[in-house]
Amino acid sequence: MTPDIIKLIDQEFGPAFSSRTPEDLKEYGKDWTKVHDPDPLIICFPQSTDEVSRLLKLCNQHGIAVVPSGGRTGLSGGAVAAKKEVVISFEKMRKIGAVDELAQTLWCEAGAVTEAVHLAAKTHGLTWPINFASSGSSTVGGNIATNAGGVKVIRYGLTRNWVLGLTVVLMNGEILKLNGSLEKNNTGVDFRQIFIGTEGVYGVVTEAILKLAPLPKESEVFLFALKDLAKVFELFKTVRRVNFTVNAYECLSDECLHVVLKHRKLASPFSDSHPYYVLVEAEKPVDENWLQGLFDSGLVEDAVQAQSPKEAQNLWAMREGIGESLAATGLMHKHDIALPIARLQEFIENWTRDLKTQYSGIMPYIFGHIGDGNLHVNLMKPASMDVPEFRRICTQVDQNLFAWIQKYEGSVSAEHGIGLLKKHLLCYTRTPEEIAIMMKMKTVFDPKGLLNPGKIF
Ligand code: 2HG
Ligand code: ZN
Repeated sequence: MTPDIIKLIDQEFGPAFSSRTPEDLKEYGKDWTKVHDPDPLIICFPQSTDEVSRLLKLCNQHGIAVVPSGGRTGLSGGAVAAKKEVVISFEKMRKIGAVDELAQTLWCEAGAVTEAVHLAAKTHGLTWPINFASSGSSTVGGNIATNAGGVKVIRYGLTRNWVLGLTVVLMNGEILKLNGSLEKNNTGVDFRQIFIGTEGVYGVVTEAILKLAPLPKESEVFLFALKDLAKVFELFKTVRRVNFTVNAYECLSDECLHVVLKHRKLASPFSDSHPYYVLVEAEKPVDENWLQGLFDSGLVEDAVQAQSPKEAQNLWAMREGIGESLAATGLMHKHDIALPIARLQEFIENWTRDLKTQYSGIMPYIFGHIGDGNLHVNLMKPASMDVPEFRRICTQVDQNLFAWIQKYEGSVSAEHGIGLLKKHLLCYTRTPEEIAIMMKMKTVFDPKGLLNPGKIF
């Protein structure tokens, strides 16, 4: 018989430690995905690593599953609790320590909000260069657990690059302090990497020492209008060779731009429509010859250059607002895929041609961090199609999409993770041997399989 874990949690931590109100159960049991209905048992709000450790130990002793929950902005169901799990919210663990200017580091708890970390670092002329549209709600713990990407990966790389030390709690309550603030530490297995990007299935990140970078210099933001996909990659080739620093190279199709403009009630910066647009952010000064060359060679059809921070923000909104605008416009079937950049154009051409032949009524919305080879492919349900039919067709479309991904040696998840939603697709990217090792590792860190169960594999 299942022990009364609710009573045990109350006895151990007192009634203010947890909540079971229907609103909290619904809110803290979900992320931004809408596929699984949240159904957690109880939401706990620890205030320290020690409390997380005691809670995990208690759940482990009684065989109760646990789901860690950060800012709940994930798009793969990695933080969804749909099977009466105990949810650990990090909302009361948001402390941010002082910036160490010599080391260029900052300590914080897992619940610290990404934007708050940016603000803390900014006053010292530094930044934690992990940045995306959800920075106002996503948390450091969630970013680490998912090895979050975002819009500046082309310059700074993924979250993994910006984590020096980690405090991790295992399911049996054991606390691991990993690497401290060491830049160099060649002493065998780097355990940090086991917990970064593995969505909390091996251990729960409770604290981190983050590595900071100098604040980027003032930047220029351009939105280029391009005649076709080939030009998106030709333009990227020129960007690869420039002698100034590029912060972002982001792409969106005309269909995406229209959805954002309509949803956000913005005016198009161009008088005509163009098949593709590319947003480039680069540090000043940008080479004028490069810019002029783009027009002289006919590489770009049109361009706007932000004349003020406000205009730059507006151009960014046209790219960063796509996910939210699509979600507000219709039912989406979403993918976040990665391809070797050299094969990306061929992949998009082949796959979209197949899609048009198979199901001409389903519109693909293509956008993403093209400079990283990371594409967000969203399929929108046509108004005339019912949901089961749309889901059935998407399953078929996926077979073809993933066959192409496999052919071009891509990945089924670039930055959003696997969670619950992409679990059945893992086999397209990882071999059975690799998946077997991931599962064996689970038995080392969490032999009873209680930590974020059902996620990834
Ligand atoms: C982005 O790059 C996010 O805007 C969300 O990763 C992507 O909603 C999406 O498909
Ligand atoms: Zn993205």
